[in-house]
Amino acid sequence: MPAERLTRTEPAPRAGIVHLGLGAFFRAHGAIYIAEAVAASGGDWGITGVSLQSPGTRDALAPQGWAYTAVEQSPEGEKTRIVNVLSDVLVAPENPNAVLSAMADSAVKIVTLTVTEKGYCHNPATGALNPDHPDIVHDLSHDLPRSAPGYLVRALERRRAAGEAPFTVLSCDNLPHNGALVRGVVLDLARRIDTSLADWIEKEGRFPASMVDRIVPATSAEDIARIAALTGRHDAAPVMHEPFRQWVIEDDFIAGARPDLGAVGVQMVADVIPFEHMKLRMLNGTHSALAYLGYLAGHETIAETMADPVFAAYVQRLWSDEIIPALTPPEGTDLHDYAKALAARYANPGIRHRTWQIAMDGSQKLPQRILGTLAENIASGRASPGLIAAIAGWMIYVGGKGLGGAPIEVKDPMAGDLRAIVDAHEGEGAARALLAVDAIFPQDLAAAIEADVAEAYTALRRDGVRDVLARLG
Ligand code: CS2
Repeated sequence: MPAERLTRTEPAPRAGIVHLGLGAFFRAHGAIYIAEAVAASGGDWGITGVSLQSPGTRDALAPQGWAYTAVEQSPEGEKTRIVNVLSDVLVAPENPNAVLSAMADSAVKIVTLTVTEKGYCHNPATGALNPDHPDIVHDLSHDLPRSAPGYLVRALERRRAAGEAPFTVLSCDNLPHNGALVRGVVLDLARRIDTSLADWIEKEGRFPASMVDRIVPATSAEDIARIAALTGRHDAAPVMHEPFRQWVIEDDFIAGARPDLGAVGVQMVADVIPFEHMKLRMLNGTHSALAYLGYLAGHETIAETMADPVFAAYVQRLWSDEIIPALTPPEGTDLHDYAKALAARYANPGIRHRTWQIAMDGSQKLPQRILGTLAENIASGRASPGLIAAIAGWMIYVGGKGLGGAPIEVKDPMAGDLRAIVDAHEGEGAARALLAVDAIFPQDLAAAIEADVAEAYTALRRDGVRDVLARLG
């Protein structure tokens, strides 16, 4: 007999938060912390989730009263819990006005975001708003927006017109200085619409930075079937996650209005930057390196890649010789212990985190994950052959063909342009031409790494990934 559908068992808390970008990551990370904070200390901190693109999550969760299953996957097995903290789910393209109304509601004190790197419509190399982004061009001339910055600006405009305070904007994306970055794009867009609105946001608004961490692989059809068998309830959109979690937030909220996150293990601090740097470079940087090179070597998941001794040695080398020497640790953190914990998290066989999933959107990820470390290593005269190999791996990947010639489905907002560059050049000429893309590579850095990247590109294509990595020693 098919399992009965999961349904809500407790009433949703009243919404005090609107979340833009209701993907699996937020449902497995921020939403769980917020649910725990409400359980611990109370407050009207229900979440109105907004999907900026497709109705899939709303359609799956609606018959469940927005309740869903979160599945913790450890080497010992799986543990499930039901998360009841969503009060509503909206699909922005279907009804942008409903999203703006939700954000303008004075009961809403915080707008959180996980819209991924590309959702900020910025130039990845500089962090500034890209005014030529098609969604930004649209949002400049329409009251009903398409982009995340557009929603923030138009909702703040409504609050100001109603004489309300702004909401706090809390970015939960893997971007450096994510608070300052989202503040920058919002102010830039607002200024192009109405300078007095920009002045008001600049004065009254708050954009705390945050560092988020939990490995959340995409949910598969097999996961859905297995969880129904395990729990006896069919959930059309459960989320999978590792046991580990971390959230570090700059404690700068308008009127101090926020859930009691400190009570449930969130680190509320004055300066998030050292945590962000550590996580983006040590976790996300090696994740991307393992994703491109692991994919090209035929490994489907990160755990599989880590089980290959050549890759296990490679990632250790990245941490100890290339990444840690360029980092200032957050107070009280030992970076070598942090690396050890990461290696264990990556090797967790319970988590099926596909290299292909992490390889997505590399044009938006490389600057903060890898290029910053590389620039600092060059300035200090430190060699970075492992990071150079990762960049060369990305270049082969975005060319759209594996080392044996098999086609790769490349997902990246710049996929078409990058593919065209590779197709237009012979051999390492492609690597040199990709380095000239200044939306990704600062050109002084590109000049400094050009010869090494070109050589690594040729070596990977000639000898294969494992040989090249084994030679790094
Ligand atoms: C990953 C991240 O997909 C990716 O690019 O590197 O989603 C990573 O799993 C999380 O940042 C972990 O906190």
